[in-house]
Amino acid sequence: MAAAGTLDTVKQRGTLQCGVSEGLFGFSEKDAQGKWSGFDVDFCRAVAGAIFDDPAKVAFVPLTASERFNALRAGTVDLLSRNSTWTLEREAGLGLAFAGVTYHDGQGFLVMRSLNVTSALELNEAKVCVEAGTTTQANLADFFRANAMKYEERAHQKSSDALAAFQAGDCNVLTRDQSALYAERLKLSKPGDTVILPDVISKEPLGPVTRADDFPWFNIVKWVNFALVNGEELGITSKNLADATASTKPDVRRFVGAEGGLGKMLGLDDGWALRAVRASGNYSEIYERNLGVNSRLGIPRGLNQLWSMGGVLYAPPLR
Ligand SMILES: N[C@@H](CCC(=O)N[C@@H](CS)C(=O)NCC(=O)O)C(=O)O
Repeated sequence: MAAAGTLDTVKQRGTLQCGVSEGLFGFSEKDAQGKWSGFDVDFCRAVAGAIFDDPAKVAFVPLTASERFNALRAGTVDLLSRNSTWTLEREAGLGLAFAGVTYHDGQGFLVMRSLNVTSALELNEAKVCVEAGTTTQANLADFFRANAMKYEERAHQKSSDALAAFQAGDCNVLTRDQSALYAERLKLSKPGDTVILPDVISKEPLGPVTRADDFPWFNIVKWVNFALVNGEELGITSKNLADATASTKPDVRRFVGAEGGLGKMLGLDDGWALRAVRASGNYSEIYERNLGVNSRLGIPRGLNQLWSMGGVLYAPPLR
């Protein structure tokens, strides 16, 4: 395990090392010019923005599901922002800490339309492709056991291999987090030949992860997450930062660092939250750009709407 002092290490290095998925539309993808984009990528940039005021100071480290927690534990990355589900085992067993939830997800099934099923309860004897080292694999086992059904598992180390196996007919069901099903379906040559079943069989609270032995660093990551949500709540966007800076509202003044001295308590300076939003936008901007109904993925906000708008996003106050 790396010793405490991740913030100093990051500052000295001059870049944040951020672990992301290898290529998941909407969450983390690298284009032909080598530029990364996505919901998880934007979170890394927001943290880099809070620290350096430069969202470019991030090195993205693509990691498979099986590699990700070891890479974080070994100090290869400072932060993991990789559609990872918050579980007891990952905290108490692996010595990690989830800095809140950035996306409330749940596990689902993509099936070949020709299978002619409308419910996951009709999947007895199915051949299921899944990525190894995930909660997805564990939930799959639970679901079939709980419903006294049988399945043949086709486990793959890489998500691209699991998708290729599904495409090739090696399995007739692909199981993943719902968000990943939306993303992966776009890669199929004939998406219309498949359907996402309505069943959601688990809770997958996805969030950024740090090592548990560095509480000050954990706090920075956690409060950047909360700042992005509070930014949305306060109407502070990447487009109106000048107005926010001039605002007389007490909570906006604390957000922009005009009062309260909150940044210093985190070991940063008081413009940290403003800079996080400048880097990536507030939560809503990040969501809509990468995942929202007008993006390629087209996922309605649903549970990931603010608590005041019918969702479950609820960030503690910046004070
Ligand atoms: N949220 C689950 C699943 C995360 C996961 O890695 N899912 C796979 C698909 S089931 C994925 O997104 N892979 C993308 C990649 O490997 O780049 C977990 O934390 O275990």
